[in-house]
Amino acid sequence: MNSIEEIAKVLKSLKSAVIFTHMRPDGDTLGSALALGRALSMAGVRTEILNEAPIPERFSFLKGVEKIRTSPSFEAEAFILVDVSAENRLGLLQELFRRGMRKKITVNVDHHTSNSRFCRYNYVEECSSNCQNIYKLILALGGKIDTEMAEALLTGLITDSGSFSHGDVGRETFLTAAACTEAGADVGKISFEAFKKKSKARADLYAETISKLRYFLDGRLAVAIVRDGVLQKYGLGQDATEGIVDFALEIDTVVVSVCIMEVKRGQYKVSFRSRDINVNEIARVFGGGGHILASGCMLFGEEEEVLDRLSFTVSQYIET
Ligand SMILES: [Mn+2]
Repeated sequence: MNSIEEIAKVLKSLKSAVIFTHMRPDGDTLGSALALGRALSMAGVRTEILNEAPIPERFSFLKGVEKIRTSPSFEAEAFILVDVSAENRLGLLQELFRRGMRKKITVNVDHHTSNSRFCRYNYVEECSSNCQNIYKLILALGGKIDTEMAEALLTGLITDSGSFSHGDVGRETFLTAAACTEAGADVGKISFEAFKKKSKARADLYAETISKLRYFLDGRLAVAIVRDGVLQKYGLGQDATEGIVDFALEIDTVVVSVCIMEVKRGQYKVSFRSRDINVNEIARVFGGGGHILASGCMLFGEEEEVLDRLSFTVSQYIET
């Protein structure tokens, strides 16, 4: 792995760069890209941010989000990936990345323990949000955090840490957040915009899904199921399920919470959450991964069979 200073040195030498964000973007990948993109632009590096799809409406409060593109408008010297744990997290942009990989400088700045360090330069530091790493990187670049960067960074800090509630939140997280608020970012506004604000349709989806929560392993495993067609019924996109998996983890008997979303008939996107079980290991059994306390994978098959496999695998990791 490279040091943050080495990464800063590489970035400072660039004339142009494209910053890649991960599919189904969250506050952390967007906040990382927007803050770093601004810092690089100010340092004279021509910069553009990409995502495989249009950015969800709830992030429209972030300045610069409207400039994020689905394909590059110029041939950049470097590809920078932020909060991207594996190439397949780029979704439709994977092809572009793979093609460019041979001839371009590639830089990976991430905080996922599962990151395989697949770029030429890699800075992977496990912490509660990648924005914490980006903050350090901007300082290493010799930059100053302005209000716009601070808002982007604090969005990542707040969303990825579950409003500063996860186990990996620590001194560094608060120091970074303090620097952001000092630079003018508003905790209350960001928390509401990025984390709490829901449409009525989303509240209905939430209520329906939670009311049908299923329990396994004596209530230690909870599974929320969002079936094919339900999102369409409420006129919602896939990002509307975010947060559902966190709810069941608040139940006193539950040690692993899972949300399975049927993206296509018989195809499920699975999210895992825990307070102390290593769900990165569990997701890896199914070819996925992520963080120790928050991870995901894809599963295929009939619903009952998928639930059997899930509950069997989780049972292997829960102390009995
Ligand atoms: Mn993240």
